[in-house]
Amino acid sequence: MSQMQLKKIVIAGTPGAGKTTFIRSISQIKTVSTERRATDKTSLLKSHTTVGMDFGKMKIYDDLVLHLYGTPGQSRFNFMWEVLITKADAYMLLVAANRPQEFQEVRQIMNFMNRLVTIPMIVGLTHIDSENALSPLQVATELGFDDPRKKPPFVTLNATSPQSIKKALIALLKHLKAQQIQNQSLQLADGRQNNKMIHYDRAQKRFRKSDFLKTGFCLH
Ligand SMILES: Nc1nc2c(ncn2[C@@H]2O[C@H](COP(=O)(O)OP(=O)(O)O)[C@@H](O)[C@H]2O)c(=O)[nH]1
Ligand SMILES: [Mg+2]
Repeated sequence: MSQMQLKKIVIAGTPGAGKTTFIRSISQIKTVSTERRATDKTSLLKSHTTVGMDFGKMKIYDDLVLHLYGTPGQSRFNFMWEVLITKADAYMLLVAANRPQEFQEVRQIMNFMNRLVTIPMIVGLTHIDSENALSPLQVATELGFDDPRKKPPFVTLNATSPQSIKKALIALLKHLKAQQIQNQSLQLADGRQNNKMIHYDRAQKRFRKSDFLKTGFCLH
């Protein structure tokens, strides 16, 4: 018998990066959201903003369930960042690739998280469909990842597209697994990382089990 696994994943990022949309697009339960009308500078970007958190669930297959927590973007809610990140197994930092003026704020979020926890993280670049979007390499440089050994994995996604979210989550799970294996000084099982075909069942909002075996999460 295999063991059921639950992974808590935090989706962080500046206001408007796509956190709420990400969780709504992929959750298999009706998401819990704490959106209120934006009154500060965020209102220039969008009408509503998350003030508590977003919560969604996603069953990858019977043995692996993800709980997805979206942070409120604004730093005045950083007490919530702490509540969420200290319980997380891994996090994805969403960065709007078309808004370099926010990269300083992105770095502050990263520093805040890294002071509290040492957990696997990846950067998810959103708004790459915008004509002003910077390339992943440009964003990595702007965020100060000059040393390739210290650079987290970068993925691109559109928070309105479940397909692209799926790929981003797979990248995060693979990174999480790789870190766990590294921590345990274990060898990666051969051939498991091959991840060519990924099928998403739109009706059931779930991935095919076989795809996730390839992430190495399968214990049986
Ligand atoms: N064009 C485009 N729009 C996006 C993308 N990601 C998010 N959005 C939109 O950006 C807006 C802000 O997203 P939201 O989820 O509220 O951001 P949050 O503040 O991080 O929760 C929404 O209208 C989303 O539909 C993307 O990759 N491309
Ligand atoms: Mg939000």
